Amino acid sequence: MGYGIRHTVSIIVLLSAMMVSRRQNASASYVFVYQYKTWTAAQSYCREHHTDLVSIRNETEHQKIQDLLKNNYYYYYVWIGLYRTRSWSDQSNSSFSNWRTGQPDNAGNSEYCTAVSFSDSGSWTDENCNTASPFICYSGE
Ligand SMILES: [Ca+2]
Repeated sequence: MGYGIRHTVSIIVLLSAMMVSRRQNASASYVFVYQYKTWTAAQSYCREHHTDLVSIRNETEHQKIQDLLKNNYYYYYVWIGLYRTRSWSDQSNSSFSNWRTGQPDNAGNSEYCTAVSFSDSGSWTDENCNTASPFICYSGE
């Protein structure tokens, strides 16, 4: 494969990544849902009433989520859209992470869904998907 072709392929891959990342842009609005649901039920609820469970793909989005939940710190865990520590519910692609020290640990081989803990600065922890917790959806692109 010549340099020119490889270069073109690289650009196409880059453009594809940019298009994926635009799926949830700065105009998205975040919705805290005060209902206790399993991760899967929360995902269904978000897809029915909003767009999807929220993705947190960079420091800006992390800060938005923290701002949103300043008044909800008393909830122990809040579901976000991360599954099996790498797949975002809305197919977002990001290397950003904010795991709490020692997490993810997949305790008991039964923790495949991710929650944010606001008693711990919004850091992430993997938890059992069948645990009922409040959750965050987003609406918009
Ligand atoms: Ca864990």
